[in-house]
Amino acid sequence: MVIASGNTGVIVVDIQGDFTTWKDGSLAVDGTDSHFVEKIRKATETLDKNGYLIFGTQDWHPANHVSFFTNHPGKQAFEVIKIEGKTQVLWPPHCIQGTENARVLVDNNLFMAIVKKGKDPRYDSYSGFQDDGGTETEMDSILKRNGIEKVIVYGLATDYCVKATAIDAATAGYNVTVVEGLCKGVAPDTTESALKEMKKKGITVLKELNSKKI
Ligand code: VGL
Ligand code: ZN
Repeated sequence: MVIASGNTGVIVVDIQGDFTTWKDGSLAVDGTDSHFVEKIRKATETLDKNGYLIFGTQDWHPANHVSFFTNHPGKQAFEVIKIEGKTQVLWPPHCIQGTENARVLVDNNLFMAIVKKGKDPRYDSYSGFQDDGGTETEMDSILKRNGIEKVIVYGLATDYCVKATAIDAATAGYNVTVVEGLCKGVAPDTTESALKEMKKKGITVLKELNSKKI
């Protein structure tokens, strides 16, 4: 690892059973078998050992959450609807508070803090910083409290929560690096455009962590 770890934090996004094929998750992202999760675990442990502070996000929905297709009679999973002018993808129920597959699959002791998001049944929250209703999480204040100025972001899914979290971090003034090889996307086209959009916002996208550029 080449950069000084001092003011650099890590945000591990939504590594939870429901997003993995390994745990037969309800919203399993392609390529998220046990080997992928092991790669995430190892990378996070290595960063921790090298002095980086580790932060995480955890999708944490009530059963009546607006993003679940089952809460919209007649609708199907992955349909896209408008709610009060906002685009909402309707997902299979996932990451329901207190269920087995809502657990974070990386050793919880590694984290300085895990920020839960998507708790308000009325709003989705892809970003670890704020929900679609504009309510902020504690992420920014926790990063600031720890003197973090740069963040390394990876996890699930590239085209939704990684993208939203990385972009909000950049908007909030952090220097952001996304590690593509430690992410998987829901769909190839949205993943491609997410990577483009992030680069356009000045976010560095690295293929893997062992690059000298970090
Ligand atoms: C996510 C869809 C719904 C994600 C969360 O973690 O990317 N995607 N909720
Ligand atoms: Zn969700």
